[in-house]
Amino acid sequence: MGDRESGPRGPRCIALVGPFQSGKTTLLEAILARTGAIQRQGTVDAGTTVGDASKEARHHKMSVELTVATTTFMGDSYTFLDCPGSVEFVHDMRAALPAVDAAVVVCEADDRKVAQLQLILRELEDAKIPRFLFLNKIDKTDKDMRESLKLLQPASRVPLLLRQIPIFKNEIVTGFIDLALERAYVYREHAPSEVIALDGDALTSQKDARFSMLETLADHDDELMEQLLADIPPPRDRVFDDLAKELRDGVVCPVLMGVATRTNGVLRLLKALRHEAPGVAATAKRLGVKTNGDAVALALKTFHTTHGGKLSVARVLNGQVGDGVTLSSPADEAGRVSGVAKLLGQSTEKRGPAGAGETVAFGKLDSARTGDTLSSGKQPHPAVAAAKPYPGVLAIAISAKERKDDVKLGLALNKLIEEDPSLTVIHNPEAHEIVVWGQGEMHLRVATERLAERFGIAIERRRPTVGYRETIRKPIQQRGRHKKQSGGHGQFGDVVLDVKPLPRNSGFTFEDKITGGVVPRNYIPSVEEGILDAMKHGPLGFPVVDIAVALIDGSYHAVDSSDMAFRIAGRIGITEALPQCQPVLLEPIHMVEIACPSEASTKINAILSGRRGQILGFDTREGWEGWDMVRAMMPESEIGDLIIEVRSATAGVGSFTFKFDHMAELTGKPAEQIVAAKRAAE
Ligand SMILES: Nc1nc2c(ncn2[C@@H]2O[C@H](COP(=O)(O)OP(=O)(O)OP(=O)(O)O)[C@@H](O)[C@H]2O)c(=O)[nH]1
Ligand SMILES: [Mg+2]
Repeated sequence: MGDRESGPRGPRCIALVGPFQSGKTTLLEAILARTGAIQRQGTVDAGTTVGDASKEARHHKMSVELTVATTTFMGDSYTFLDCPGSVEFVHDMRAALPAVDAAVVVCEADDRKVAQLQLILRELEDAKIPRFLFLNKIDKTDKDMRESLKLLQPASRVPLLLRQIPIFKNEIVTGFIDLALERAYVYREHAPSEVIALDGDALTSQKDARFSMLETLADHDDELMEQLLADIPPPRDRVFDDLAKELRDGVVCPVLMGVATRTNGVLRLLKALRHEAPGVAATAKRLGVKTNGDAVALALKTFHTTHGGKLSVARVLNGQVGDGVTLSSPADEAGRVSGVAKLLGQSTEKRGPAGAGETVAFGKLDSARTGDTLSSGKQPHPAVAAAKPYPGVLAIAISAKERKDDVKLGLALNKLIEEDPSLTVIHNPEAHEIVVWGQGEMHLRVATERLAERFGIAIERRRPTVGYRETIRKPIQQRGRHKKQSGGHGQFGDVVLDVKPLPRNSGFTFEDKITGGVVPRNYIPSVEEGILDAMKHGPLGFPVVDIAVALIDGSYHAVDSSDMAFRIAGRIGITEALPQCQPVLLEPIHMVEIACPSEASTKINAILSGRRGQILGFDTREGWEGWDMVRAMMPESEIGDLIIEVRSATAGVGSFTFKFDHMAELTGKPAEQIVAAKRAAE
């Protein structure tokens, strides 16, 4: 291939993405082994991979954060970003993607994973990131290539371009034919494939498959089209040029294949990246990076190491960044770089300044955040990317098991949110709760494991308290009298209250209707305070809202009356009044918007109805062909674990947002249960 194999082409940054458990971490391991960055290829199952090196990842046998590893292939530096496949950790992928030159989408021909594949491809398509599919696990496939492609094609907006076809022997994949090179290879375990003669049936299937590859390429190359029509074999270089160009233009998605566990197909993948993936110049252009002298870098992820302090993984998009350089984001100064390191998963190696294209970790940038555009100029470079985290969909209330850890917990949570902005922490002072919102069960579990493992804080977790309220349905007039005669000074306060229900969302009103000074003016604010005291905890056990109270009568004692006595009288009056006013529970209702593939809409409908949801309407989702938006009013208590059902009804891709709308009365058995549970807890 002469000149195609010549000289280095500059550092690359490549994302490994794809549906859950498709083999990304295994592929990274295979790449690192093949390129000599590690001695032996570890496995996910044995817990020996570079990618899943954290305790949490090893424990769950899945990726739970971004892993960055740099290696060298044919004289060039390549940094691979192993992104978690689970939708719950998708923010790590979304924040890192803008900086990459290309993505390798690791996938399987599995109909249960097509929806997720579509989501990921869509993300890449929208961001105009060139992408290859790496059809992994072909050692297990029971489908022929055409079937696999038919299954996967709907996930991509552009044609999938088959670049290789498998060779089968006794129904087992033994090698592949490269359609561009027109060569056949047999796989060898953990070693480069061996070229074999291409003849017989293999040659025939190669010819057919190559022709369809060329046809697809010719859709964007008129000259190639003419050659095909005239039956002229196109020059091989032209084919390679087209492959590279159409990948970069994002008009095709080439498909390579292999077996990550056996390092099969890895060399071809690396060569395709080398020849076809664009470099940092194209990526900087895509992001609108100004290429004057200033250094510009995009922070992919920041994290706190146990010993080395804070590290910010960043890709340099322009210029050079070394020790001592001060970097700023548009928001503020990020800090002074103290140490530049090459990363191989969790291990770091000190190195010199990083030039354009390189992906490294910077030490001690105390204010750098995931997703920040960092620059060295006087004027900070405008942000080149902004991946806003998805709002949380599942929450837990947590507290430190031991009181002494309270402060430590607060600090640890700050660090966790900084590393992973798709976690949010909300303090609920009313329930004395710290509520952590995340993207799903596993996301929250990993967060609490990190608190325990990394910060040494034992955590208790509960379901977050639902913000129930109560009100009344009937008016009443009630006297509240406080009289105490013990020894010297007595206490005396006496009020008559007129209590009325108010419409929803009115809160509380208090009116002074005293005439003739039967309750002296200076005691009246104390009466209101007493009422408010009692309203914190109504007869059902919840804060009382939407009532109007008027002070209409009362009496006082010249010596024994006091602020305190009238406060107590007000409290007694309300405490005695409310149980007689038909108290009723109020529950928060939220407006929920669920996004789901249209074929799941019926199931979503059933889930919503089963959770006391009131469906308001169906719409097609704007800009998302084949997707629906379902809107419904739903009680807060039913939203708690809604995401679990939504995901299981949508092969993992459904999601929702919600917003408080109003409080609604809740009666009957559900209300009784809530009241009983509250009593039991007190
Ligand atoms: N048979 C077979 N199994 C594979 C292959 N590649 C990966 N696996 C297995 O698939 C499982 C998942 O592999 P991982 O590498 O963890 O997949 P992943 O995509 O990184 O998973 P997440 O990051 O959690 O989404 C493991 O049990 C691997 O051993 C392959 O080519 N063939
Ligand atoms: Mg993984």
